[in-house]
Amino acid sequence: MEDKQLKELEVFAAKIRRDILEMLQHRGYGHVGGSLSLVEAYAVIYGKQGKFDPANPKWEGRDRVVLSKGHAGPVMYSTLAEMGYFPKDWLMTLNDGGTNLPSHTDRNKTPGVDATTGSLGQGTSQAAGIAKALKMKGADPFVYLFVGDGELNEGQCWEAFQFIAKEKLDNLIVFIDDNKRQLDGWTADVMENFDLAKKMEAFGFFTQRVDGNDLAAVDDAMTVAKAHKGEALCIVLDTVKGAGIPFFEETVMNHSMKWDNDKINEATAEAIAKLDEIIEGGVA
Ligand SMILES: Cc1ncc(C[n+]2csc(CCOP(=O)(O)OP(=O)(O)O)c2C)c(N)n1
Ligand SMILES: [Mg+2]
Repeated sequence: MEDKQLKELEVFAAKIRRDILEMLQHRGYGHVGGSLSLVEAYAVIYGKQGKFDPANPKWEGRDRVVLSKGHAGPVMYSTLAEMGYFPKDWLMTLNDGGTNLPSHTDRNKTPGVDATTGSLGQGTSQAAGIAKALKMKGADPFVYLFVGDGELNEGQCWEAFQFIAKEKLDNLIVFIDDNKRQLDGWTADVMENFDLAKKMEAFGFFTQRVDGNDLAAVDDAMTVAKAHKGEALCIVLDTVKGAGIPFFEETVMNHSMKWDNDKINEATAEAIAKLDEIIEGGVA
């Protein structure tokens, strides 16, 4: 990737990160850790690798993004708002009664959202079905599926993966957000996943493991995956839950947090000021 494009993606990622913080602080609580861990992957998909038309969210030729870990809605909403799918002031309605931006992603409510998720595991089967249907139609679009490392405790994920591998759905990339933590703490303590890359390979996936909070690494892995034909595709994103902001990275229980004390409000203000510097100094 050229330096200029990398710089643009850095600014895009900073905007997504800032929007996540602003919307959650405004709401007063929410799923911060698992939203922040996916910022770089979202920036690369929407800023470079994917095909989308924000003015026409249902465009047949669009790539499909299935956020199976639907509680990370804030990363999706922030990205879609920055892309122009809907006005940015919608972000301040997160989780309100009647909102278009419910806590978990809902295809009937938000322009640009293609799958209703939140019950962990179910997005994996939806993505498999979407990818299979696109293949049967001979259509080009890619499907990008995001699954959490804790979510993998749901057996449904492994049933869907088996189908994806058996059908050789090389138009679907399974991204595993391996941020090592889930709702109740460390994934290794709750239900160890062991070596995820080896496991996915054993399931029949062409698998890469990359630093999921490194824009260039995610971009390179996507380019390699898209060129690889005839096998199911997986990218294990080695991420940090709460990525990009020391306060959230260091708070182990950062799954869903409350903005109800000075410490979190000060950390948020400091983070937003730093992100604004990146955004103002940038090119996008
Ligand atoms: C079927 C189901 N069981 C339990 C939950 C409650 N729940 C929401 S998020 C979560 C933990 C998910 O962890 P992970 O997939 O690692 O997400 P991340 O770390 O990216 O936030 C749990 C248990 C749920 N949403 N759906
Ligand atoms: Mg996790």
